[in-house]
Amino acid sequence: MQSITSSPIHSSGSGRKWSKLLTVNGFTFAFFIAVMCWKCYWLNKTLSIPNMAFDLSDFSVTLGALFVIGGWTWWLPKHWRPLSLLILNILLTILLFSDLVYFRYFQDFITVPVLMQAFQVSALGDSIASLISWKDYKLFLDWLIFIPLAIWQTRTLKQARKAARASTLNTSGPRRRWIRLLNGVMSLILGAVLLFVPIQQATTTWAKGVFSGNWWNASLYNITGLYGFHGYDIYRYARENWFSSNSISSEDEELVGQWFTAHKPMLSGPASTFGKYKGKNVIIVQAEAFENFVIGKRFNGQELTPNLNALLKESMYYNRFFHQTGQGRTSDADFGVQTSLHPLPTGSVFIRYPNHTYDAMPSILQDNGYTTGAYHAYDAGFWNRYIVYNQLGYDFFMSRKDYTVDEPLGWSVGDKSFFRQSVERMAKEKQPFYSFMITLTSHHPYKLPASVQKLDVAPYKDTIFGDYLEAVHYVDAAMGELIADLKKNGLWDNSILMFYGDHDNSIPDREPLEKLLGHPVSDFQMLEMKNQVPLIVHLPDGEEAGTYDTVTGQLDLSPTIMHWLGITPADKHYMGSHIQAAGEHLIVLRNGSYTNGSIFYVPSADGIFEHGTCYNYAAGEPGDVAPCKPLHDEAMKRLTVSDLVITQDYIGRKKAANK
Ligand code: GP9
Ligand code: MN
Repeated sequence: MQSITSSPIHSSGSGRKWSKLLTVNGFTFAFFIAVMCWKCYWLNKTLSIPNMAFDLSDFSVTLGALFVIGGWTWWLPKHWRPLSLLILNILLTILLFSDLVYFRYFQDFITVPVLMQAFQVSALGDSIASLISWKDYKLFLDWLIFIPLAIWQTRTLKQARKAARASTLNTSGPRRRWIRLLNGVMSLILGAVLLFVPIQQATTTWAKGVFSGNWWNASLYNITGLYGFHGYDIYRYARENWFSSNSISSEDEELVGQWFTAHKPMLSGPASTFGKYKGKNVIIVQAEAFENFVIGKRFNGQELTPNLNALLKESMYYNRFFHQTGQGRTSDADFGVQTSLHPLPTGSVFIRYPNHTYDAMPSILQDNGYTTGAYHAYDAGFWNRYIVYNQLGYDFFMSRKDYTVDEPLGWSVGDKSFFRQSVERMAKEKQPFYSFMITLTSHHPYKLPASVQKLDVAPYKDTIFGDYLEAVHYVDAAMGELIADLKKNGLWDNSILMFYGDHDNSIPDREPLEKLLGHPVSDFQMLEMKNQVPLIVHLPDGEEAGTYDTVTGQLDLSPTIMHWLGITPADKHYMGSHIQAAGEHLIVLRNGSYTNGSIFYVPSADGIFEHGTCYNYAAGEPGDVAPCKPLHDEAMKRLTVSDLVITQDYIGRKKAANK
């Protein structure tokens, strides 16, 4: 690095030595890097996110990002550098502090969509004071040195520059400019290496696919560091909002328009039930990893789901109901149900397109006089929920921080307490209301404390299958308490209640299933089981009770509810059907599988139709692919149409054009 010996500084003795040291090239830069790196380390320690300690690769990416952010200052004239680095320090510290405060409230980092939804930050409102700790002063401590130092350096260097210019001996200008240029380039290269090598290493090993299928910004932060994360977030936003093809072609627009027009008849159920439950509350329970095979079953003589079984007697039970989720798991189920659109092939719509417009159930019900609330006792930032829920039209979102953890279980408060506290809130709300509840206790890996385990699951005790049965049994008990609580609060007879599972349980073992079911399980039956979750619908008057074997799916719930409430679904962009619609029900899954109840098609990895597998329900095994062909184009068209609606903000554009 270049020293300033060629630039005379007017001071004397030991003062001159200090001046030289404090104005030597690279001193302020090194100081900047050191203090900012320490701040990132301190932030990480303060957030103490489980399994995210500040290790060597975090140090590397942090250092790398700072070299990149600060590297260009080398290209400035020397006397401008201290102030530039000071300004960078101030901006980066403010960003870091804002992230800290924001994380304490939302358990998430600030992103571009957050900034676009200014309400989100203002939601912190009165809470801000309580979110700041006196210990946070440490983030600003370095300013006591940095600010006066930068001012002094600037003044001193300016004087030195003046003197050097006056001196006839000064011939080193061009050389200094070259060195400056080189230092800048080297900082950027070194920064890029320190930043990208650990990211590359992580994303090709233990964190594979984290950028495409990510579920929480914290998991990205874990790999990129704080400033790397913000850089990526800006890139991600720009790519998806500014640089992706920003206009839908007229052919695509026509395709989408025609598809929805043709699909309209499927949105209605029997005319006699249109508006039959107008003004009733709607309560939906989306149960974590709740598969269909447990309903009505016994194991070692014990009923696995006694409460749901009792509920079935006065409810509609769809025993061929499919989850239609992709990589976005819980958030995909949520999205499919609220908007009646397919989730995306990669990632979660909640993360990728949180600000696009959808014909979402909460907002439609809100427009029809409903109080709309989302209930989920986990971190509000997970799956970007707090952003999306506002966009979807919820009046409020009760997240982890709004619940008292009086029954700690698994990831959060147990479902029993979660339901109890949620109903307490519902009972206070203006009716009619729409309440969407997401349970959590039966989350993978399903292990509950011994005190909560009530079943004899031998010989599967302490296996994931045995633990799953226990978890499901617990959720069933919680459902029993929920129903009792709704009755106690006078809400039961006034509400439509829906219960469904969000997705499969990710347990591939066949042997315990065979033992439970008492018969061998074929590949096809296994496939079906992994794609099916139960749907139970209790209507306020207990009408329509019975078991239905029509194939249905999560996308069908919005049109079904609208019909019953007397809200015409015809102008909505729904891809699902009313569960009692008269026409043929075609259920398309996100991976390109589809079924009409007679055939079930599974695509091959190469996407060539003929290479896929066509199962025949009657035969119970795969046969010739030809019987699956007639529905193939329609199934693919649905996924294409849905993707266009989401990525091209088709509904938002239409609404804007009609204004
Ligand atoms: C947590 C929950 C996680 O909020 O949604 O469920 P997952 O998406 O992992 O199934
Ligand atoms: Mn889930």
